[in-house]
Formats: sequence, C-alpha cells, structure tokens
Amino acid sequence: MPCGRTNTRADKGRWRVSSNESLANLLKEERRFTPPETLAASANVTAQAYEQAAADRLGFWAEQARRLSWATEPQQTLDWLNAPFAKWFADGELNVAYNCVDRHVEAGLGDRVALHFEGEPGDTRTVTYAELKDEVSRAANALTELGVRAGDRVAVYLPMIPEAVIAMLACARIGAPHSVVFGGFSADAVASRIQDADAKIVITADGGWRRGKPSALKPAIDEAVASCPQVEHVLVVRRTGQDVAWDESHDVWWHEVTERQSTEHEPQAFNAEHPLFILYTSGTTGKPKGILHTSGGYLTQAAFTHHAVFDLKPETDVYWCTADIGWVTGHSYIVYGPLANGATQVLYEGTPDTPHQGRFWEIVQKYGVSILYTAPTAIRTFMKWGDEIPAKFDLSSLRVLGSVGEPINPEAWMWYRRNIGGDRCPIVDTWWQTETGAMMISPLPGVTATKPGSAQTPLPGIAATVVDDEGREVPDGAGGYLVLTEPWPSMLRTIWGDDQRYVDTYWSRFQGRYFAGDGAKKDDDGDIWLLGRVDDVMLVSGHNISTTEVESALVSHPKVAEAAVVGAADATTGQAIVAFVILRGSAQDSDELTAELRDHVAKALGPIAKPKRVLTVAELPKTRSGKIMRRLLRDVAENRELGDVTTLTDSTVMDLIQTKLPTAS
Ligand code: 6R9
Repeated sequence: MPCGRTNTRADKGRWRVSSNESLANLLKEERRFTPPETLAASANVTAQAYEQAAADRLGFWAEQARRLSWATEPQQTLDWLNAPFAKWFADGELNVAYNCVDRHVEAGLGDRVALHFEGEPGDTRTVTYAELKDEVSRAANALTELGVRAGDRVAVYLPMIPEAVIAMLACARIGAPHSVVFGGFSADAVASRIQDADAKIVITADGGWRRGKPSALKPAIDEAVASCPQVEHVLVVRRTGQDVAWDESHDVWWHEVTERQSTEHEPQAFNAEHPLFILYTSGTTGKPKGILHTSGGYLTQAAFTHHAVFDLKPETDVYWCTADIGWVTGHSYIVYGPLANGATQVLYEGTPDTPHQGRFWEIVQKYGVSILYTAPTAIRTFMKWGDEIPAKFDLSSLRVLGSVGEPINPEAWMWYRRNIGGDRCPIVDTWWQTETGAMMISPLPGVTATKPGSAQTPLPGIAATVVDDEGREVPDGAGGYLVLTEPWPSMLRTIWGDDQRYVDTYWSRFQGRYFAGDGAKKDDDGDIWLLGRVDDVMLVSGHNISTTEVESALVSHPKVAEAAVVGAADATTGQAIVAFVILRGSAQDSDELTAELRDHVAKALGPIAKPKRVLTVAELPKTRSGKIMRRLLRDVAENRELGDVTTLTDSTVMDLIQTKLPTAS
C-alpha cells in the first residue's frame, strides 16, 4: 500500500461522454480551517502572489525562474507559437544537477544534511550536500566512462535508496534523460518501457528490503534486457547482498565503477528545453505513454511549488515525502523540488507496517519531521489500523501536512488533521499529474482557509477551471470536466515519440485547453473539488454521479475506513452503484451494517446515490502509487474476466474480492 507507487490510470484519451448532464453536485462541506497565525505571519508566499500572477502571469514565472542558477539567463519566457508544443525560457541554459547540489555547496551549505536515509531493516545513512555532490559527480563520471552521452536514455529500476537519487541527478548532470520504472514492475512492463525509450543503460540493484525480507530486483532486469538488445550495460547497486545471476558481457557493479571515479565533474550547461526525463503512465489500453519533461520550466515550477505549498524553511525544516521515486511525486517532490530548494529530507526505503504499524510515526519522531507529504491511500490505511498507533509517538515537530494522488475524502482529511497534525497543522491537498510535472491546484498553508476534501485554488500562475460537455465554463455550484486554460512551465512537452497522441489525448477534447481527464466541481465559493477520473464516473438513471462523492459518504460512516464504488450495468437504471468497503479495526460485517451503509449514503447525498450493493472486502486493488483500480472492480461487478492486472501492487487481492461476489445481496 505504500504511498507513492505507480503511474497507472485510465487512459486520458478515452473519456466517457455519457449524457449532456454535468456531474451532479451532491456533497456539501461546511467546515473551514484558517491558517495558524504564526505560520501566516511568516509564510513564504502570501495572498499577494495571486494578485501579482493574475496581473502578469508570464512576468510572475520569469521571476520564479530566478530561483534557479542559470549559466545563461533566459530573456524569453513562453514560446507558444507552435501550440500545444510549448517552450519555456527557451534561450536560457542551466544544469539541473548543479542547481540541486553544487550551488548549495558553493553557498557554504555543504555540511547541511540532504538525505536522512532510513533503510527498512533499520540501517541509516546521512548524506550531506557536499557528499551528495561527490557521489553525483562520481556517478556522472562513471556513466560517461560507460559511454553515456547527452541525449542518451538511461533506465532506472531501483529501491528507495540514496543511489536512486544519485543516479537520477547523475543523469541530469550529463544531460542523459532518465526513465525511472517502479522497482517491482514485471519484467514485461520494464522491457516495454526500456524499448520505448530506447535506453542504452539500465541502473538497478540486487534487490531492496520489503516487509522484512530482501526482494529481488535484478532477475526482472535480466529477463527484460534479454529482449532489449540495445542495452549496453546493466549497472547493479549492491543493497541486500543476495545472490544474483551475472552476465559478464554487460553487468557492472555500481560500487566498482563509481569508487574509482574522481569526485570532480564539471557540469555542462544545457538548453532549458533539453529533455530531463521520461516517465511512463500506462493506460487501460494501448502502450504506456512516455511523458516527456524538460529542464528549465520543470525545475522552476517544481522548486516554486515546493517552496510555496509547503512553506519550506530550508534552515530548520525536515521534510519527508513518502512517495516512491518511480512515481512522478518522487521525481518532483523528493528529487528535484526539495533539492533545488536545499531542503533536508528523510528518504525511507520500506513499507509503513514493517516491523510495526507505527513505523512512519517513529520516523517522524526520530528525525523531527516538520513537513509530511503522503497519499490518501496511506491515510485511510492508518485510519483502519486505529488512532492509538500514532498516539504513541511524539508528532509535535510537524507543522504542514500534504496529500496527493487521489481525492482525499473529507473524513480521511479530518482524521489526518486530528491524529497526525494535532489539530494545528494546515493540510495542503495538492492536485497535479505526471503530465503537469508539478502541483497545479492546492491551498497555500499561510493563506487559504482550508476545506476538508477540496484542493480549492489554482496556484499563483496557474489557470484552471471546470467546463461542461460543450466546453462552457460551469457556474459556481456545478460540476463537469477539469481543464487547464493556459500553458504552465512544468507541462509535459509531448508523449515520447508520438506528438500526435499528445495532441489527441490532451488538447483535442476542448479546443485550446488541456483536458486533464478528471471530473471536478466548483462549490458556491468557486473552490475546486476533484471528483475522480472521468472514465470512472457513474451514470445512474440519467444522472452522472462521481465515485469520489459516494466513496466520501461511505468513509464518513464511523465503521468504514476505505471505499471504492463503481457503476455496474443494470437493466433498469443503466448503471447501478456497487460499493466495496473496508471496515475500520473492530467493526464486523453483517447484513444490518451493509443496509445501514446504503441508507447512510442515501441520507448524505440523496436517494439517487444509494448503492445497490455494498460488499465488505479486506483489501482493494491499487496501483503502485496507491490509486484504486476501479476498472478491475467493474469487471468483478459485471462478472467479466479481469483486464490487465500487471500494474497492481498485489494481484492476490482480486482473488479475495471475487470470492465475495456470489454471496452478495
Ligand atoms: C501526482 C499524481 C494523476 C491523477 C489525477 C487525479 C489524481 C492526483 C489528486 C488527485 C484528487 C488530488 N490525483 N492528486 N485527485 N485530488 N490531490 O498523482 O500523478 O500518478 O499522474 O496521477 O491522480 O485523477 O489526474 P499521476
């Protein structure tokens, strides 16, 4: 369940145009939480930023670009002449790794801790910025020795260890775009990504620690590279010490090749539009999309949003993002944003329940974590485990909490605020995507009066709204599709090798605007609420109903920890709502309880949203980034054979769920 794993979700090119009626707006939320006074008084970003960006959006971004150290300062901001193919800061030159590492050392901050690494078995390693500079330089020299040149692609398949960060930065330093693939993806999934990116080198490890055991990684790479003849070398980090098969013709130990390198490496400046990385998001059909990000605009927005949304004070904060580096969240908010800002952060290898269910809180206490960024899936799991677990630890160092990956149900938000944030920390619910590269819609912790469950406001410099089927902006209080109406610096530049698919998927549904593939609504104050993927929206008796709203209603029942709902074909209503729920700690499944849950939803949202069936399950199918895979539940609910399960965290979950069905009421 770890927060922060894969990039799998429904293909954004296949939206469901089911009726002309926009998404119903069912859920009402009245609770508000104003920023803590001390935080507001010293916040990095104030309300004035919105005004400044509204008055001069491009000027605002040009100013943010000055957070970076450029070898050649850009004079241009946006070139949108060949829309939707954007160029940002196109005449500027910089080195991304220099910005994340060297410049902090040059500023006298070499002794500052960059990474507090915590291995799952309890081993630790502290990496200062000076040490990071040496390690990245060595790795850059090693890649160069192995023949990697600017523009060559490097695949990375590693556990959450410092070498993952070092490898990505070494690639950035020599201008070789990396393509990180989740450790744990199948050999086939890895092979198709290596092939699509035409990677020359793969960086992997013998294995990583997961749930108290070494979990092998190299065998999947051995199998994958057998069908990737262009791969010249496989660099292997020794992490677990387990036995590995060895092919002398291309396998190289990371430590052998890096240890003999110099710690000096001259970073070369690259154009702002030089490719930085490719990251794959897989659709339900067709081959995965290689989302391409470039250098200057991406780093500008990653750094700005990390500074603004977390109110990062690099001298005093200890930041922890629990995502995996195989997810875009790990790219932007473990590697590039925090390091560009000179942050001190925790990097944790393992799962939240090894060796015990309080592991996360033990880590917060141990390192004095002040900013925590995690996913709703993790929060709902912690709710299920019980309030008494975090209560055993001292969490008083925390001051800002973040959420990303899915809509956060209002009750999960309240739980997070109360049990983790001690009722004092603002929660920033950050909406963004692999494609957007960095956060787009989020409260600002020193400015926004937050609402449980809403991402609320486009960040300064970002233009987003909600439109109906015809592309007309909906009034406050109505629902529809989320669109981005102006280009932004960290936007994807294309789909690797497929410009046409880029245009078709994102820029064709609504003329001149970016279609995110998410349903959304504006509340009466104009704040934005995300309502789930458009592919998942249910159509019941002619009404479009959001999965998120029904799930949130279920989670607001004290006995429910987590819920997933789908629309299953139904002879009378078109689709009927089928709900899968995970109960909290001590709650027992019974017919009375499922009847109570159905009534509870009807009461909260109205009779139209009452689930036809409620099934209690032990687990839900999730991707490696913690997103619920509703299409698999739809297959179950409609008695179909299961579709592609290769990106599931745990494929046995589906067997368990299927056994529930024949007894369903
Ligand atoms: C960063 C990331 C993107 C999709 C996105 C949306 C969902 C992410 C969310 C959220 C509601 C939030 N999503 N954050 N939904 N509220 N705060 O998750 O990237 O893996 O590409 O997924 O995730 O559906 O379209 P990615």
